Amino acid sequence: MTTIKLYGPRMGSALRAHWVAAELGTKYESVAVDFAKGENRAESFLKISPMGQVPALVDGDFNLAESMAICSYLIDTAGSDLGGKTAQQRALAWQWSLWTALNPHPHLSKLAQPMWTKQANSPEDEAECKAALAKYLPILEARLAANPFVAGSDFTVGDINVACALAYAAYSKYDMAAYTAINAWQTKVTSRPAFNHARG
Ligand SMILES: N[C@@H](CCC(=O)N[C@@H](CS)C(=O)NCC(=O)O)C(=O)O
Repeated sequence: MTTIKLYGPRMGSALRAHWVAAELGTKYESVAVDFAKGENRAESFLKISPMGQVPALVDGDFNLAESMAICSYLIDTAGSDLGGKTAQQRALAWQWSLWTALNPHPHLSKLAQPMWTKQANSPEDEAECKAALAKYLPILEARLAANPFVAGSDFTVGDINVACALAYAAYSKYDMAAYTAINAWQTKVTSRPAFNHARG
């Protein structure tokens, strides 16, 4: 049996994969990718992750990129119901995962970018991101005011996918104070032992 290799840090999009593996108790080797040394652009790494992005996974001769696909693979190979206990729960977990990736995530990560690029966003970009978030986050707030988790009554990978995107708000110090249901849910899901294990 081969050991799964998981490339990428215990933060950002890559944290999703570490968190899911911790929830499942999956054994794997954690492999660092040094962006400063250009390791993510090395030919050998591009064969694993064609966009040169982390996370990436290698399981024997199987290579996989995209954090949500990696989470899905880990869940399926473990035979777990972390993806959702019913067809409806699984579909809702996907709905909120995709909603997050397509709507708040690009704006939250753009606001957080100066932390690692050391280049400030233009005032126009900042304003555009904040306007978009003011449109999208109330939709998640309403969902979590009415349900304990994004897919309904149970914790699923949907919560992991959404929580890892919202974590970018802390890097940019984006003010989330108005979103009381989101904040209570974020505290609840990040209090799980697997989250702390994944963070290392
Ligand atoms: N959609 C991808 C996004 C991954 C992503 O943006 N990874 C960043 C780190 S959080 C990265 O590798 N950036 C390097 C690059 O784009 O060159 C996923 O969810 O896995």
